[in-house]
Amino acid sequence: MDELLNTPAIAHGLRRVETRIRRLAGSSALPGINTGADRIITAGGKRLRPALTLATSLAFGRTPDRRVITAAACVELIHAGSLVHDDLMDHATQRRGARTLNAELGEGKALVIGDFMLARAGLAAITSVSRPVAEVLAATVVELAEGQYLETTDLHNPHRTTESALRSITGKTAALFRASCLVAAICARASAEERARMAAYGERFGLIFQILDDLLDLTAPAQALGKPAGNDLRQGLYTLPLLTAMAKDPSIPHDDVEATLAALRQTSIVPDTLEYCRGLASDALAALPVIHDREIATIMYGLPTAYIDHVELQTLTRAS
Ligand code: GRG
Repeated sequence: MDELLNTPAIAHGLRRVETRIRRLAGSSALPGINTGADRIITAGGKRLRPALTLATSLAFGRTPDRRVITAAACVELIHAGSLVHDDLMDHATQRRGARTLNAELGEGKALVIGDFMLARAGLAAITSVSRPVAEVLAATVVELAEGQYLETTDLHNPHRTTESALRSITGKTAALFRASCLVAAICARASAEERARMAAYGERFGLIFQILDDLLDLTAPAQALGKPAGNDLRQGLYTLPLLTAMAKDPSIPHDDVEATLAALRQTSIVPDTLEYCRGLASDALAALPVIHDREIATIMYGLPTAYIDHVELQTLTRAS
């Protein structure tokens, strides 16, 4: 992931994206909305999704222009807006090392600031990028909402199917990774096949990203997570790694968080999940179109496996 974020062309593009995000997040007529939106934006975040937008643009031989920079900023604004809504739904108090908007300003203000960020991204896409890009982003917000809705309907349901869990994370997480790549492919006027290939790559990587996030929540030590493990379990969320482990070993208890976490430590949940993700990584690489730029090709081909290796290291640190 560091390779992606630190490559000079991408790092340079990300600085421009940052300026654009700040401008969009500060564009309300109401100073209170600007302060709130700026708060979550300046709190940090890896900027992984806009970095993928820039990498895709470079993969198609384009130096990211003003439209691609705006598209990347819109993607991050949608991500940050959905985090505001997610924190609100979870009653979370900390995000990106800072207090959440719901904790700081109350739920009502957090809700509409999240709305503002999502809507502002849509407006910028239609006015400053293009109609096809705006359509992709609007459809992605629909998928985010549907993915999150599915998750909510399955809370506290240990009989949730793995298909349902997969469908939910495809909407709530993978759709935005898919869009991050697709918008740049559209701006580069890539062929329909190239667009579909890049979109499939982004979606596979997004699935890996979410599944490993879910795995770490069940298996990583508190100091690696920055929060206690078992957060999802406490909320009644049965994630894909957990459902798969429970299907393999039906004796795993699931009515007591600590007992579940302890039982999971005796299972093969870590290698099984990593293996599943390596399968997705191989699908992601198979989807990639031809990339002529050597440096960008190396980064995009390496990213899924590098991320899986990085997470594997985090889980090994726990065992030692
Ligand atoms: C879009 C109308 C509308 C509502 C939102 C709440 C919701 C519906 C969607 C939530 C989707 C969500 C929070 C998915 C989790 C995605 C995820 C893995 C977030 C963490 O991403 P990182 O690690 O975060 O990239 P940083 O802070 O680095 O940007």
